[in-house]
Amino acid sequence: MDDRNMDTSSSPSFDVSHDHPKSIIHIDIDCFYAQVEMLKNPELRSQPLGIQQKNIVVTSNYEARKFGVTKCMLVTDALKVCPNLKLVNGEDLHDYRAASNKIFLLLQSWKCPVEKLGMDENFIDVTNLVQEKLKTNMDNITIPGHLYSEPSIDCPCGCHIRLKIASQIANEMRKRIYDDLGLTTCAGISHNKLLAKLICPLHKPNDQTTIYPEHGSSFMSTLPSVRTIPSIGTKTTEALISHKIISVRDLQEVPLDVIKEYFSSDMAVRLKNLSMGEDNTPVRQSGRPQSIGLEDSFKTVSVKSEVEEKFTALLQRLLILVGEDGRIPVSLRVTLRKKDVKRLSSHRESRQCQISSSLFTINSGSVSVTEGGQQKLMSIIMRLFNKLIDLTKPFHLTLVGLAFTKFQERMTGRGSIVNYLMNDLSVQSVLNITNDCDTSASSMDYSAASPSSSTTTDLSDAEVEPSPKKPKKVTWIAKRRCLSREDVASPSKLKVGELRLNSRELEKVSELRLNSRDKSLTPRASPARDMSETSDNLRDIAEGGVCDDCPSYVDKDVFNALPEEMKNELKAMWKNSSNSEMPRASTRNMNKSKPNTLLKYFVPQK
Ligand code: DGT
Ligand code: MG
Repeated sequence: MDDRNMDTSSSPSFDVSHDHPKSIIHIDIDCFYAQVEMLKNPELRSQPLGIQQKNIVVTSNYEARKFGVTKCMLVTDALKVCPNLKLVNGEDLHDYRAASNKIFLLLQSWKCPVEKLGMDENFIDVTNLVQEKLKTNMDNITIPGHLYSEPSIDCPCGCHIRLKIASQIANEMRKRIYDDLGLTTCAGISHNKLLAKLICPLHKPNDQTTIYPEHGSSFMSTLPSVRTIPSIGTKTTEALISHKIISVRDLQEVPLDVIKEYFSSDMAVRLKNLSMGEDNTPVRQSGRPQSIGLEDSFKTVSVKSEVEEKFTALLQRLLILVGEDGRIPVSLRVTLRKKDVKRLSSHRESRQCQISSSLFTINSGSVSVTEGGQQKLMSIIMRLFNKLIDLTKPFHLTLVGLAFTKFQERMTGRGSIVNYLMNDLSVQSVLNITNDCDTSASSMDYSAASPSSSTTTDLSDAEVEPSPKKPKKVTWIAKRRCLSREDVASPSKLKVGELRLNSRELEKVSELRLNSRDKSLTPRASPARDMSETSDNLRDIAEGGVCDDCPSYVDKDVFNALPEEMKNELKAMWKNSSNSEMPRASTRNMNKSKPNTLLKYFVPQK
């Protein structure tokens, strides 16, 4: 234990009447970039290693730290203290991001809220998991790693046993990260995020520390600067320092009323609470980013061809990120920073538009752009650029940016027929399904699955990629294979993973796509014409074996796999129709009069 950082006296302000119900773990990867590089090249393990970005060593392995190499040291200074320092360029963040995502995914497997903080830190709220474990026999459990300080009292709320269990869970998590990913980590365990984070680096590397609420305030008083508190930023620090509040102990000692003279009442209370180690901010489950973008800044670019080059390079890098993300983008934003040479000022402008999901395919969870898709994206980008810049006049840009701002999400509503039929968004249709009454965003997003479809959004520039205003279409393969009797009887168990085409069927679909492409070379067909063409195509596909009650365009296997009530609804509707090939006029009428009938999902269309 590091005695310099320890103050074993319990806080005089510790109030035993307070409950400490939460159990929070903070995990930080040791010398993150350096570990990733050492995994890639194990020879680096035995040498002092620095990760270089521009002229700075952003981090180093613990071997190099022994020589005095510190984070963000100038390369020249680092080489002075450690002449044998091996430097690896760390400007390409790709592998660090990939490792970061793997850690996050791994931590999700405990089914607790996980909040990602930067690339190598995560908070995990294990409160519920601890409660579950408490129900089992939890006698004589010990704390792995370090306990900041032995308790002087047994907190009546029962937090000690809970934090002991949490520290065991933290140990399991760290072990899994090491076993599965080869990375060593540190962890902090406490009843709140603030203390979990701040106690985490107390025993570095590859160790963990637990702190009880009783010692929160005394631990905080050991922190030399108020700036060490995560939610106190530069401006607040400067304001505090200007009032001679420098260390956390200063902040603890200054009366609340005095702080209220400098800050708002809420802020003053928050500052005082933080200084005492009190924090009730929740662990917020992190999701995937709402947009994925890249920017490139430079001195000045005033020629269109140069702008195009910049965008081409950005797009290539962005497509790699999107590939890893695994979602299909459906909206693209272009950003420019324009320099006003007369006013010596600059400002940003953006334009975005929706893009067709058919520009992308998904394979094994990874998204890639289709052949020709990149060119199509470039032409969309340059069209947006032309809208932002008046090319008849000189322009000066200092930044270009590209971002995919919306992504296709799968509809997961309970009642969604999609759940029974959908699997791979990239595959094409045997059974075309139209949903022109659904206005929910999620199902709209789904629509981008088909090459003929696109989402309608409130984007500023939707005309760049023309799309039908309505209906929003959903097209996918509805082919079901190899289901057991139980699976058929219980639609909820239907395995979407088995809804795929075999290669022969794919050939058939490709043929059909080619046919329909040929047809699309003729002047744009009316909706009615489109529909009948699709019906013909569907009839082509149905290779006999059509069930008695179904029209020929319906796949018997798929139909049989539907829940009984859906089957009955469909059968009743087909019975009411004089011609089971779904006449156009009646289809349209049905769409109008009964917007929510299942039949809508089976309306064939292009
Ligand atoms: P640790 O946690 O003390 O064992 O060492 P690291 O390297 O994990 O440091 P940490 O957790 O503060 O930051 C994670 C990674 O983020 C680190 O490996 C490199 C990068 N990084 C940290 N600070 C900076 C910085 O000031 N600038 C840049 N560009 N990258 C940084
Ligand atoms: Mg770290």
